[in-house]
Amino acid sequence: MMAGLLQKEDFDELLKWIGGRRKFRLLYKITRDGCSALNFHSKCDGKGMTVTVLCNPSDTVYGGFTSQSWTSAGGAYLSDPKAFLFQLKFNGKSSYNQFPIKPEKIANAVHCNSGYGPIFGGGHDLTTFSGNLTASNGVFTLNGSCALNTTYNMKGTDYNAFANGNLQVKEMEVYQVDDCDMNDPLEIPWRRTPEWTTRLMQELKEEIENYKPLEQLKIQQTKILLIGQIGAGKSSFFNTINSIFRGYVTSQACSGTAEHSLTTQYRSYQVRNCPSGKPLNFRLCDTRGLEEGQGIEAQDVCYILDGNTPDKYVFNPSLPLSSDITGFVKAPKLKDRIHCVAFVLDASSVDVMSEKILEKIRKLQIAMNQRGLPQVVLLTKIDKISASLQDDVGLTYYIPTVQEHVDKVAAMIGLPRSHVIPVKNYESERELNDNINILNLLAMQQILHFADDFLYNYLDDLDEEQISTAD
Ligand SMILES: Nc1nc2c(ncn2[C@@H]2O[C@H](COP(=O)(O)OP(=O)(O)OP(=O)(O)O)[C@@H](O)[C@H]2O)c(=O)[nH]1
Ligand SMILES: [Mg+2]
Repeated sequence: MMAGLLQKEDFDELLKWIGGRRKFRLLYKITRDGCSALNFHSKCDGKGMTVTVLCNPSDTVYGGFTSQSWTSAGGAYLSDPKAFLFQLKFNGKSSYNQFPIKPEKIANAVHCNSGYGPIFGGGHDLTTFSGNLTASNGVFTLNGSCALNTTYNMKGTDYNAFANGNLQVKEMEVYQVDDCDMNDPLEIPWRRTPEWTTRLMQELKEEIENYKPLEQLKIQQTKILLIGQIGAGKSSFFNTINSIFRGYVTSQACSGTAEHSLTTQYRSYQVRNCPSGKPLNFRLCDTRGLEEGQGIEAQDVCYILDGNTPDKYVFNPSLPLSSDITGFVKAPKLKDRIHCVAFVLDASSVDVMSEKILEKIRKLQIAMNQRGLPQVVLLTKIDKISASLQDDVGLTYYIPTVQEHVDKVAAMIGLPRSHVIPVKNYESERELNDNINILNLLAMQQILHFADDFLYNYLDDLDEEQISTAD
């Protein structure tokens, strides 16, 4: 599964038309970057060959290719004998059609204008949009136009057959088309992420440093529960995130391997920013692991979810948590509750996960669903399922084995594939590594987004209650 619009077969088809061995890199996506001429130009100008792809609410997918770089001219045609329009799908079904440029019209292949998105042809055959547009119910009504068959040979295909006769779109993406490194078999990632650079790492770090839970709810920190089988890497995930913000590899939470869970305490860890020492606005809550016979049980987890469990509570397998224990939080507030759950699963052992543990997890999920809690899976130890990742976790989203494990776990746990996030924790490393940081920061970013979803729902419910009491 690709996160972007195009599937592997679509890229393959485009490659047949473009020729050569190439790789595609997503530059611009209106649902992510905004449907704005300014943003299109800032992301796509000067990038060489590009494909622009649009997808409309009928799942018709079409667009245009140019081998020329987009520019922010005040309005200028570029000549391009290689340019073409194309269709990949019509009403959700594959429909591969290429519409080449008319030889006498190559001077009008594309039109660059800083106030507009991509424009193809001198009709213009396809003007996508101008200015800045917003979506309504997930649909952008593009303010462009289509005067097909002026510059490109449509071979009898009219506007209705090309784009259902309208310019409404769910998505529009622009991909850079690059020459391919012949030694690199992994051109297309199975899940798209921004390009992994030190800059991306800094941006992710800053985003997480600046993260604040929804202001109206007046809670200082979001709480994320890490839960999973013993030895899966729960404590290590906290250590990894903590290390990134400390600036060096630390192991504040005990981690290692033991017969029973090494972590015996419930700890709601802060992550502090270095050098200020200021805590970030989320906590990672580490628990004892799930075990077949003992370990923590469903009731223990419910107390944690609801915020009854005191910090540093020591789990006692022979004495389940109850309201009698000292420190039991009798009237927990929103700030005490868990706002997002991360199941931590060891990728190298999902194949042999026992039915009993799975049952336990499913039972916990029922309790979480009742509370409307978002759930993700942190799939750890991916370095153990692919040797290439031992050298560079930057390949994570390119390696098919990782994708297969993600798919399998998603089916096992009953979550969408996008909720399963592969990670590799710091374990033997002595120094921080940009790509390990990025991989884990991406995971952390997604978790915080999910926690926000929960808080937004909570706020909506509050508002509705207020409306109904005011009635
Ligand atoms: N290769 C590899 N080893 C890891 C990874 N994450 C954790 N480990 C190792 O796995 C072992 C268990 O990790 P912990 O973080 O202690 O696991 P835990 O889930 O907290 O386990 P308990 O507290 O015992 O329930 C340790 O030896 C870690 O070094 C990873 O991503 N890759
Ligand atoms: Mg632990």
